[in-house]
Amino acid sequence: MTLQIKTLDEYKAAWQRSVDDPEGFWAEQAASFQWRKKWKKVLEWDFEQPDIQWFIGGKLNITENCLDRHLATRGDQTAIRWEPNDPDAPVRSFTYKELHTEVCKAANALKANGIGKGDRVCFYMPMVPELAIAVLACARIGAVHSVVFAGFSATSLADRIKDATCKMVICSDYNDRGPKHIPVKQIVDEALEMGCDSVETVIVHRNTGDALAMVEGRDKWWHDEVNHQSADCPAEEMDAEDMLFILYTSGSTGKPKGVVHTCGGYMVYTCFTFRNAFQYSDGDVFWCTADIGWITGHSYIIYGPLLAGATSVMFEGVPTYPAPDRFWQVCEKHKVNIFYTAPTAIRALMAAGDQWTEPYDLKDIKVLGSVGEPINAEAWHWYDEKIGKKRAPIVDTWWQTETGGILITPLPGITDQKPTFASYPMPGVQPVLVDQFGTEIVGNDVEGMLCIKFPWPSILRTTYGDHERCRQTYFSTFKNRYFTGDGARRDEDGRYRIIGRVDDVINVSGHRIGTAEVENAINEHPDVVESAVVGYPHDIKGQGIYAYVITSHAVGNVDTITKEIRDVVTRIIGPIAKPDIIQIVPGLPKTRSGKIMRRILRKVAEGDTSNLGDTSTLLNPEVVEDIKTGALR
Ligand code: 7RM
Repeated sequence: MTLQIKTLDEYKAAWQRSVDDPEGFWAEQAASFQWRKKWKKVLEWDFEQPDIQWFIGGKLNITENCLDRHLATRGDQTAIRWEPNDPDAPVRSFTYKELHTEVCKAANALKANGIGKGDRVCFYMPMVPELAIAVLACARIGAVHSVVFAGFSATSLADRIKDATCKMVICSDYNDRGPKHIPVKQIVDEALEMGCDSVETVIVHRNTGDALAMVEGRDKWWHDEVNHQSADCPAEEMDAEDMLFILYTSGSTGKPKGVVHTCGGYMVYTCFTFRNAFQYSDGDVFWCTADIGWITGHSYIIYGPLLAGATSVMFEGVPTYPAPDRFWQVCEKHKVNIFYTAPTAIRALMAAGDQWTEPYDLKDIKVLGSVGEPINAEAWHWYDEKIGKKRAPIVDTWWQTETGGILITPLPGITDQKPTFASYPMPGVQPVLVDQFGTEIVGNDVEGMLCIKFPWPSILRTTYGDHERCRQTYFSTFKNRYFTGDGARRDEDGRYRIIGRVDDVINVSGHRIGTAEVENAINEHPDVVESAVVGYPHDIKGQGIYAYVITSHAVGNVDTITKEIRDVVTRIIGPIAKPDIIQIVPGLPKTRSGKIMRRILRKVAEGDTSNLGDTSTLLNPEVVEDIKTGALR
């Protein structure tokens, strides 16, 4: 089995070893998997290109490692336990044997519909078991999955389908999420109207069973395609560096990028981090509340837990439905041992009041995790006291879509606890802080931009269809370093604390949103001339979206236009990108070269107008007063 670090000395030794002999270290971790053919060389890398390859020449299939490998030892153990949105609806459980069967049948159905190695399959689905099954079915036959979070709009979905030229879309009919009833398939239909010519087939999973229009020749029911298939589907032999999946993520410029992960390195790293960051032990029930539409769901609902042979809980609903005790009820019901969620959920449940946690017996919880955004001290302590009862260590795990797995985290019960600190790098991870010139900031008790100077196995390989963009975004800012886009502090003992993005990315409830994307959407409104979007501190969401908008003519009713702007953003991106605050302004502060001075806009949005710095060199200093006077915070 992959190494599991048990003591501080072991951690220190493992980390040092991974730096002194990375190839030896990772070869040992990789050895516990089932490879069809062993690699010839562990690593080749060049951050200039970038060109990064792990386990070169190695052949494998990740689903053989997630499923087949466990059949003899834990075939009857639960692999996935699914908790529905409606607390009174039945739980669905799949043992490793059953999951293997379901995945093979779905894989055969994909093949029967013309999907083969290298084809891209887009998912637009709620959190139902069939999503995990079909994702694994793709991996089994070497097809590339591209899961799109089902909260995105038809336009966003269409953009992603087109970018990856997907041959198939897999979706559900409808989705009951919290109190909402969402017409999932209808959104797919709208997206496919937008020039998604590559799509030949839509597989529709019947979820709620409400009436639905099917397009003849294109749309097929999951049950018609899958149920009669054979449960025997030999796995496709994949090269370690063959593509496993694409996952779109927002950056500071332009449209979302398709982050590409490959089979071998991603497998080794997600399993390693799952076992270590959560100190998973055999028999533990692990619940990650993320949606599979995000990287956290890919790595720590599906791949990491299944590779480690764990029981992974998958939840269809939301934290506050039917009431804000749902998480704790589910923890008690499924005897969850390791619970992994986002600070935004913790803050929302904390705000609902302690009466919602008190009735529950949470004695099975051994480890608590946090991910997606900085966790503030108040939320950390509440989580520690009310949920962990001060018995369960908290792991504040820092990582990104691009990193594939957790890079910086405490190790529960092994490293010390310091609230709001993601703490220490995983073995194999070499973080550095740099200043604006790219000079490494050495020593402790310092702050800078967070970079990583050596590859780990699940670092992104490219951005789909645009390698240059990958180079530009992550490898060109600082020579020979992967740039994370985050600022961080290193304390006197070498622990890291993530401060937040230093680029134009806002983190709303743990969701990454590019300001440029929101601005482009707002600008689609016919009366909008220009806009600028910044983040501001929000009690529950971490950051909220503040939009400054210039309109073409005096607006009669501010409420009408702000509502219309919110609707445009919802239509173009999705409800997660809807501005919280919209301020109509006469102009935007600009430098003489025409660049928007976001620093000023951020200050005003933070409600701090005391020191805006020198505004006299602006092209239009007079607008600053107007913006300050009209500030909505
Ligand atoms: C896993 C995930 C990545 C961005 C990242 C950070 C922020 C994530 C933490 C965090 C502070 C954390 N992938 N972030 N984890 N900030 N502490 N523990 O969230 O690609 O969607 O987002 O999220 O800014 O760059 S992501």
